Amino acid sequence: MHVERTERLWMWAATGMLALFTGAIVATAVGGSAHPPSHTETVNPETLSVTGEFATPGLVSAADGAVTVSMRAEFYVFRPAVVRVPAGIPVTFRITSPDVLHGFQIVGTNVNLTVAPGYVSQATTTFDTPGEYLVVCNEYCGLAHHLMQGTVIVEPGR
Ligand SMILES: [Cu+2]
Repeated sequence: MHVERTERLWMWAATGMLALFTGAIVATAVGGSAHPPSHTETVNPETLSVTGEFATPGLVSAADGAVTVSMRAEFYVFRPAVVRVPAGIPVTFRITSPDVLHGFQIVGTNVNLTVAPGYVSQATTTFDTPGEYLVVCNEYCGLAHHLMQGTVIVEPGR
């Protein structure tokens, strides 16, 4: 089959662009340590504000020094709204919602979770740089969605 030179050139150009874009996606995912969620845990959204881990959200330090933060994302706040964590230690965020779909993104880190009612979303990160990190909801959840934000304060290591 005869393919014209110009057409062949464009086919190679299109193939090259596909390879380039695929490479960019892979490089960004690997470079940013992005990975699909691999944690599936369910919780009853009707009772989580009353009983269990999420009824008293906040920071829990284990004996081995590991830090876990339980949180709720609900119409239009994160509970707790301000979280203080130590720098240089792995911090696990566990978050769920009693109402609708929310987001939980710690700006400037690779923590970016979808928070769905009935499920516990979890991510672990280590903050190397002390300071204040903005937390935003990045899933449209209602009229005051744009006001839904929190703060993670990273304190210098112990
Ligand atoms: Cu929202």
